[in-house]
Amino acid sequence: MKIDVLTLFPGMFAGPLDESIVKRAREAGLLKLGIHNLRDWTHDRHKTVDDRPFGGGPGMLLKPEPIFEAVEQLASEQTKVILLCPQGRKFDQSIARELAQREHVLLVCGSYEGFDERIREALADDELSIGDFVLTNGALPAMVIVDAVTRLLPGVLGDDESSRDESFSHGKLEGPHYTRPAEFRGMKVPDVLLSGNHAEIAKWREQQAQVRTEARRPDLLGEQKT
Ligand code: 4H7
Repeated sequence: MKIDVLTLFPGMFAGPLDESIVKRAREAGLLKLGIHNLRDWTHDRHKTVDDRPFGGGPGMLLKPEPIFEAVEQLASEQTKVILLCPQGRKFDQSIARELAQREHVLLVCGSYEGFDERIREALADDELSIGDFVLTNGALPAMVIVDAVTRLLPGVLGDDESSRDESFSHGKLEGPHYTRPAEFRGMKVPDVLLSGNHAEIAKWREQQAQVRTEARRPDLLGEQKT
């Protein structure tokens, strides 16, 4: 699939998307990623992308012209255009799965105090937030979404990693995991995991996941969502 990102801070994307699994996916051609500087769609000497709000008030807004021109150039009829903003619906694993089915996604990062409302009205197919906190701009949310979506693309994870994911991403937290040594500084690995009894091990893991989810995220047990 192709993901394009429109941002005022293209330099922020260098690092995180050039490492690990996203790097591998890009090299394999499974993810085509385009990072675009919004200022490339300005026409004035100062490359102005913002302006003062009508009606007064603090801060600046992203003005419509550069974003309209950029989206018109980068998006086609099939493109899902998504604004990253604190007012968006909350991004989660089911939205990641939905986006991973798409041919083309364009992520538009907000900055300053946000967007001129006409950008939302005329260009956005959806608005997403990665959580209830305020960031200086939408670049980090865009990277979070690229990461979460990329690992769901067919062929990106090995069979082992993806099937493991299947069994745990169905609405519960993972229980505890252990590796060697069987005893470390007096702390022992639960006997059942060393028993070789696979039925007992599966039962124990299921029960641990349930206990942990009840304690930490009871909200996940009510709905049947992720
Ligand atoms: C759109 C509108 C996403 C984008 C306003 C973006 C948090 C998230 C932004 C703003 C974001 C998230 C600009 C409002 C900076 C706050 C100090 C960019 N913050 N901002 N102001 N939770 N900020 O996904």
